[in-house]
Amino acid sequence: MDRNLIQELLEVVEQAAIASAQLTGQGRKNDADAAAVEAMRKRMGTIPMQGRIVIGEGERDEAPMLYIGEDVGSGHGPGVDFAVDPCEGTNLCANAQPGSMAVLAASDRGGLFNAPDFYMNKLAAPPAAKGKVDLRKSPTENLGILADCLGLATDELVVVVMDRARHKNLIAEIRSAGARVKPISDGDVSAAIACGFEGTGTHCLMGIGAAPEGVISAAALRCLGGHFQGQLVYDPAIAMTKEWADLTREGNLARLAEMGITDPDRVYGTEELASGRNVVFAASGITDGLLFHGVKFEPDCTRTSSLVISSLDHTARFTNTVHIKAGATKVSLR
Ligand code: VTB
Repeated sequence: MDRNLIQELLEVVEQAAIASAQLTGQGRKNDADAAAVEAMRKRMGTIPMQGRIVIGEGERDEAPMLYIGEDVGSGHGPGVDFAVDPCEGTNLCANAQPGSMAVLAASDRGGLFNAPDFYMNKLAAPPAAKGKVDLRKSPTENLGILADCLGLATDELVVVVMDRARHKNLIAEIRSAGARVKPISDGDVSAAIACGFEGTGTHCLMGIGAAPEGVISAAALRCLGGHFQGQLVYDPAIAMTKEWADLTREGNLARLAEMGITDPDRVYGTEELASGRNVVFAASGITDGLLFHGVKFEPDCTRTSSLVISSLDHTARFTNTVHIKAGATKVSLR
């Protein structure tokens, strides 16, 4: 992996964001996702690399593109593994709500955990709390540690939690510990990354989201020096999701064993979820978000706002790009 890849991956997420932004607010989440997938794959195909999808749109037989195991790129050059989510927060995009983005993580071969399509209990926190907070501790204990590490009073802490039935007790505990809860309807990747930066008004992410996106969040937080831990959730009684209505705890444990996960209760850290020597995270806003704006379509140009975080050169680049149309006569400064 070399530094040219940073620019290439920026363009990959920009193209995916532009494609799905054309469907913002149209209530067609599958179409918005499909548009992002196609654009992402097309742009990836031009990169000189032997790319491979390790986290993508699903198994080969259920996803036509960017499926797990698919080869991407020109077929020549460095081996690069990818975890992709071309339209993270599809509901947000479909309903023109803030926070959806095209996102991916890249690493040299074998550097990203092949997370199963399960749920994951997550804990993200700023660099000052890295290794001090712990998923095995109670939320109350972690909030006390976090307040100490950040030099804040507990009632100054803002914890993002996905607004789900499974988090009823968690939300009650955070509030009774004295901290503030910011519920979100979707999009916990953006919330996790916000913990890596000061000034976002987000100090912590707690709760259960999807495991594959946990790897993408971990990649970003590893580059930022932040804290991220994830533990797989296999019990439908804990996940409380319609999709798992017909599944059982035992069945899920058997599935994990088949996938070679011998310790289903293991708590993974950033270095295990994103273990590669080099790791790059790239995201581009589809709708406006906390970290960057969404795509803006103008008569003569399209504007994108993105973030690329890279361990290759220890940078977090916030980039605004103006994609100028052929024959443009007027491109305003902003
Ligand atoms: C989504 C999505 C999140 O987790 O909700 C999903 O918005 C899974 O949760 O950003 P549900 O099945 O309860 O909706 C994420 O994709 C990522 O963790």
